[in-house]
Parts: sequence; C-alpha cells; structure tokens
Amino acid sequence: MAARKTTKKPNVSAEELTTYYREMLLIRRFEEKAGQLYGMGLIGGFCHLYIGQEAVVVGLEAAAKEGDKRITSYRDHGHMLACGMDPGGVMAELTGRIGGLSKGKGGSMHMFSKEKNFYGGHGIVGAQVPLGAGLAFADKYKENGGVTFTYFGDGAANQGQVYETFNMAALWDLPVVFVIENNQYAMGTSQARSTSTKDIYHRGEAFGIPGEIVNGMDVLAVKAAGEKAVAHCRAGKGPYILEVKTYRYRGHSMSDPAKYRTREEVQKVREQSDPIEHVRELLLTGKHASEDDLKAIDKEIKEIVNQAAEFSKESPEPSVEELWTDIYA
Ligand SMILES: Cc1ncc(C[n+]2csc(CCOP(=O)(O)OP(=O)(O)O)c2C)c(N)n1
Ligand SMILES: [Mg+2]
Repeated sequence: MAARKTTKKPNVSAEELTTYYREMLLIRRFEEKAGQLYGMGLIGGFCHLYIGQEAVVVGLEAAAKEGDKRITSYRDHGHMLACGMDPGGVMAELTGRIGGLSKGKGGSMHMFSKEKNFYGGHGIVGAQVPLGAGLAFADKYKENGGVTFTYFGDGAANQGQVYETFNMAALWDLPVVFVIENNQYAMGTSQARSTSTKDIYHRGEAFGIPGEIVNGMDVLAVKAAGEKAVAHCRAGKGPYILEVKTYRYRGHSMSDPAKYRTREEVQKVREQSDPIEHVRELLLTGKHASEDDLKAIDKEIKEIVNQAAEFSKESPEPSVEELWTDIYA
C-alpha cells in the first residue's frame, strides 16, 4: 500500500475537506458501533467491517453524479453510507429488524436502495462484477449518461468471471468503472500468497481497458482518479480500472482473529497512513478548522450513530408474515 503523502496545499476548499472528514468519520464510527453491537450479540451472521478503507468510497462518491450506480461485495456498509443511505436503516438491517433496509430479512450482506442506485451487497465473491457490467449495459442502452461503479477485492480479482466481464465491457464500451479495492488480504490470504503480480489493474490491458493505481488512503487522490475514470466512461470510451491500494484494520469478518498478520503491521498503517487523520491534518494545518470545530463534528457524528443504534434496537423483529413478502417467483 502506498504510504500517505500529505498534499501540503491541496487545491480544495475548507467546505469540501470538512465534508470528506464528516463522511469518513461517519463510516468509521458506524462500523465501530456495529462491532460493539455484534459483540453484544445483537447482530448475528456475517459482519464485515470497512474500517481503514473509508477514503475509497468517500472519494469515489465525490466523483459520482446523480443517477450513477454502485454495486459491491459483502463489505458494504461504507458504500451504503457514502451514497446517502440512512444509517438507522442500515444498522437495523444488521440487527435483523423490520426498520432495516431489507426489512430485517437480508442482514449485513444483502441491502439495496433503488432510490440511491445501490445494487447490493453480494456474498458470493466476484458475483457483483458481471452484474455491474449489466447495470452499465442498461445505461448505455438507455443512453442516459450513467456510470456504474463496480467494486471488488484483490481476492475477487483472481476469479474467472471478472475477465469474462472485462472482455464484454471492453467489447461493448460499457460505462463502468471497475474499482479493485486492494486491501492486501482475501480473508487470511495475503496478496503476495495468492496473486502472481503486485499490481492487478494492468490485467485490463489484455482487454484494452486502461487503468491506474490510486492511493486509497488519500481521499483527494481517490476523488481525482475517480473523476478521470468517470470522464473516460461518460465520453463513450468504455470501461476504466482503478486499483485502489488500501488496508482493512479489522479482521476479514467479526469472527476472524487475524492471526495471519502482526499487530505491528496494522499499527504502522494506522499511524502512518490513516485516511481520516490525513484530512484532519489538512484541515488543521490549513487553518480551515480548529480542534474545537473538529470536536463538534465528532460529537455530531457520534449522535447520528447512537441514534442509528437506538433505532436498530427498538425496531421490532419482522413478523412471520414477512416471510411471504418481497418474493419474486
Ligand atoms: C465464490 C466464493 N468463494 C469463496 C467465498 C469465501 N470468501 C468470502 S470473502 C473471501 C475473500 C475475498 O477477498 P477480497 O476479494 O480481497 O475482498 P475483501 O474481503 O478483502 O474485501 C472468500 C474467499 C465466497 N464467499 N464466494
Ligand atoms: Mg481484499
């Protein structure tokens, strides 16, 4: 992973930086709370936290336009929050309650929002990649100018269906940004043990798909790369690949003790490359915000997350009759 390079005087307004700070912090605090609720037994099943990767979705959402679509894997809470889905609805889905975005019937990995163009939440590794190309196919067919962000991991990047999709997406010039969230691990398998090359994006060259590496710990770098990729797609030039180098601080899922890496490795990334600390530093050194301003934001975010948690505990469990709704057969 690229170490963070602090852009000393980035060409970005205080308002923009504050927005990224707030959005990344919301994801981090939300995920910490989800971890707590899991520990208390209020969340069952799988729960994959996004802590450490926040700059990826926040940067790319900043490059997206109204009408663009997004689809991802099971590590999906950050994507949902970044595109504006209600934190209470996400948390209540985690606790399996009727107020959840899938009425408590989907859980962590299966949430959708037609309103926000969020197409899941997919538990089968790599399965969302062809689906993302399908969404882009629909946009191209309808000539609506939409772009689909199709997120997948470094592990998923070794799946055959990814390359079948690359072929079709390139052949038909589909407006899709393939975002490889390279957090360096696929469950307990490091990239070095599973992947023949250090970088993955250049596999697109075989299909004529351009791409690049992005520092996923720098929200401004992610946004800039996202804008470039989206402009490429909207100009009708077909797909684009962003390999975003990032890192997850927590285990693969809540049941992973993460014995395949050292505490020091994680600590080093936290200290040297944390994406939220990066923006915090930019805000403070650029005199865009004071410590007190940031404390007020922290408080505000904590309140949003606490309310989401309260809602997720108070919302009732779905009734038995709900078993017969939302069935497409
Ligand atoms: C087809 C399939 N094979 C195996 C699994 C088990 N599995 C779940 S996550 C995962 C690793 C995926 O890693 P990566 O794509 O890097 O995503 P990350 O978890 O790092 O976000 C595996 C092998 C699965 N869910 N689906
Ligand atoms: Mg991974």
